[in-house]
Amino acid sequence: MESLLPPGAAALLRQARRVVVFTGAGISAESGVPTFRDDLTGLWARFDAEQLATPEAFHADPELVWGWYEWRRARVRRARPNPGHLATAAIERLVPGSVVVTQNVDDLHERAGSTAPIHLHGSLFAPRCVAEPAHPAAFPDAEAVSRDVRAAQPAAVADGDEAADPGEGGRIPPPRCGRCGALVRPGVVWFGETLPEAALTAAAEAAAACDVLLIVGTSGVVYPAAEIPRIAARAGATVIQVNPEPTPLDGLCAVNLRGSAARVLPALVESAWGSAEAAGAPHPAVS
Ligand code: BV8
Repeated sequence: MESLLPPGAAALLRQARRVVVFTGAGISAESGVPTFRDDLTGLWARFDAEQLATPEAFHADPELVWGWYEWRRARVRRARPNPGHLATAAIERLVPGSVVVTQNVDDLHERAGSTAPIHLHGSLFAPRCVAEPAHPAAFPDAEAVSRDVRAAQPAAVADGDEAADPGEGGRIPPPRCGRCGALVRPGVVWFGETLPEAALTAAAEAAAACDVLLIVGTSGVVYPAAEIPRIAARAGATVIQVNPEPTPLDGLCAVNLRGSAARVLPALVESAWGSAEAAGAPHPAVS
């Protein structure tokens, strides 16, 4: 795996005292979760994600948009964290005080063992009521919602197990809030909506205080999230990027590792700390 890495990349990480791992959809790609800019399929093929991920789209066609998010939620529930997520959790163990900042709305960092990733754009698993002030939606449990997902599928997949393949998905009427009767919406940040202030502030503070920031699997085009690596670079941190493709963030980086997260991140961790520690044993220097 060492051949994946230019000399010195692992040393930069090993010497780090505070690491921020900043992730985008690319880290979940090898778990089978489509990236944000992958072409949409099935019912949503005629849209791009940026059109559907808006309050206007939900207002215009709540069933189409809710169906898309429930299809994505079912895809994530069926997915498993990949070695990129696991290596990220290993870095948190090996460098105490490190922080994961994610643009993703899946829960794969948590399921890989990351303790408290900062979700800049919300979560597929935190639907909320559309009424203001926003409150968590009281509505049928996730299982009931998943039954809706299966019910919207052709019979062949409708009776799959809990993590049944959501197929091509379908239109699903959003539930109603059990507390106030308003529509339930996905608990994500749509285009044109402001990010949760506490999350953005915590992410910016972590970026300003770290000595290494790893950018993993993002196209780096959506703001204000894409500002996070810039904050770290301005504060003097070493920025390392993991992405098979070039991005607008390349110029910030001391090292651009052209490869996939599931291959490069484990190689980086193993080269920096050895396989035993990377696999989960505590680093001897870390009490
Ligand atoms: C805001 C949640 C203030 C939803 C997301 C006009 C009106 C209003 C705002 C704007 C406007 N024009 C511009 C803006 C600002 C706008 C913006 O930045 N637009 C962009 C498109 C220019 N931002 C906003 O609207 C933000 N809010 O500004 O509020 C405001 C308010 C009102 C008016 C003005 C301003 C809110 C943005 C949040 C949107 N929500 N997600 C959902 O998921 O459905 S964004 C979504 O796209 C993701 O969460 C992510 O953050 C973003 C980018 O996606 P990536 O994660 O980077 O994924 P992508 O597919 O793009 O790239 C994948 C990468 O992985 C690629 O580079 C690929 O090479 C790589 N890869 C692939 N495989 C692998 C890999 N890497 C490693 N390993 C692999 N195996």
